[in-house]
Parts: sequence; structure tokens; C-alpha cells
Amino acid sequence: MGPPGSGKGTISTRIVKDFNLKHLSSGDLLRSQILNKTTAGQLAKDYIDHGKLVPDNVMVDLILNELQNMKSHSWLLDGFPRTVTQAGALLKKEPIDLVVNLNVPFEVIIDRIKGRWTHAPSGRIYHTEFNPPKVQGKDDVTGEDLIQRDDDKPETVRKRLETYQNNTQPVLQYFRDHGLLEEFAGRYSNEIWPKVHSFLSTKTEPLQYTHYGE
Ligand code: G5P
Ligand code: MG
Repeated sequence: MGPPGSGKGTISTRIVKDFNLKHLSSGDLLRSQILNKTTAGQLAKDYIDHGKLVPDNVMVDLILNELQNMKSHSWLLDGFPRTVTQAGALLKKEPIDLVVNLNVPFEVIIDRIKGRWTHAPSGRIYHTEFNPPKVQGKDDVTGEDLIQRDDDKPETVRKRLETYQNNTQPVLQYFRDHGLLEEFAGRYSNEIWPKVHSFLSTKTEPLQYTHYGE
């Protein structure tokens, strides 16, 4: 959990590298549905472009369906659930061990999103200063072009933050009430990451510890 641009994708990538988990990002899943012009993708596009949430029934079906294919693995969800209805639907079907919330101030986020570049097919994330690609505008692994997300325009980012406050913040209380929530506050992913790693290590054996930053 965490507001738009708080580093969910960044921290999730680090978690799955150091722990034996599979990563499922609801945003990446939606963007791939849009790219493939599926029914769900066509419906979702308008909501995403306006910084609004995709309807709960569409989202719950998509994610629960995807989790069916991951039965043999432990997993990490990024961006789902985002409403109390989604959280209830998830808990009814799947046992959840832990919810991690990234608490990053909004003013840090607005600044950050401007510099984000994405490799759409893989969901790999870059940032012009924080995590630049080796070659400007190109993905490190495939060499393909990087894009800026349509919903990263400043006015859409503001709308996404508002949606987060109205719809997603109540989910934090829901998980707190279930005794599942662990919060990590900070302005930088490199500051938050060691705390997340050491906390997760008390729950499951890490494969390794990767250090980032100075
Ligand atoms: P998404 O795709 O889930 P958001 O808005 O929740 O989108 P987003 O934007 O993907 O979240 P993030 O994953 O939290 O952000 O952050 P990130 O990509 O790791 O980091 C942001 C940028 O900052 C990157 O460029 C990164 O390199 C950089 N960065 C990270 N750490 C640092 C740092 O320490 N310093 C600096 N300088 N930079 C840093 O959802 C998109 C839309 O899909 C729909 C909604 O419409 C949503 O708006 N959707 C759903 N709708 C309904 N229900 C759901 N469950 C839905 N899930 C998605
Ligand atoms: Mg993300």
C-alpha cells in the first residue's frame, strides 16, 4: 500500500529480488490489458486517464483470477486492494500474512512523478535522477524505448492523490483493525528499504540483502 508514486513498484522490485515472492502490480496488469485491447482494458482506460479507480467488480475479478495462476507461490500485491470492498473480497478468498504501507509525504511524490520513465512491456521503472537508465530513453534489459505514463500528467497526479485520500486511506484502518498493517515512513526509497527488508526478514527467510544508495 502507499499513495501514487510512493515507491510501491520500486520497493516491490527490491522485495522480490531478495525474498522468494512473485510480484503482481494491479497498475501493470491494467496497462497490459489496455495494450492488448481486452474488454477489461478498454473499460479501465477512461478511469485511469482521469485518475479515478477502476470499478471494484472489474478489479476484484482481474486480480483474483490472476492469483489463481500463482497458487504454487507466495506473492506480493502492489496497488491492490485500494478500497475497503476490494480488501474484504481479497481476505474472503486468500489468506494475507502482512500489509506494508509506504508513508511518503505528498509534496515529495508530486516532484518525483515528473521524472518517471517506464518500460511498458515489463513494468520496469526508471527516474531521470534517482534511477536513470544506462542509455537515456532506453530500457536497460531490452534496449527498447521508455515511455511516460499517460496518467503522470500533473493534473491527473493531483486527482490520483485525491482518490487515494478518499478511497484508499480507509483501507489502512481496515488492515490495522485486522492487525496486519506495518507502516514505513520516509522521504526516500533508500531510507525505507532497509527497514522493510529487516522487518520482512522476521517473517520469512531472505535469500539475500541488496544494499542501494551510498
Ligand atoms: P498504479 O499503477 O498502481 P499508483 O498511482 O498507485 O499507480 P504508481 O504511480 O505506480 O502508483 P508507485 O509504484 O508507488 O507509483 O511508485 P514507483 O513507480 O515505485 O516510484 C515513482 C517514481 O519515483 C519512479 O520513477 C521511481 O523511480 C521514483 N522513485 C522511487 N523512489 C525514489 C526516491 O527515493 N527518490 C526519487 N527522487 N525518486 C524515487 O495505478 C494506476 C491506475 O490504475 C488504476 C487506477 O486508475 C490508478 O490510478 N488502478 C486501480 N483502480 C482500482 N482498483 C485498484 N486496485 C487499482 N489499481 C490500479
Ligand atoms: Mg506502481
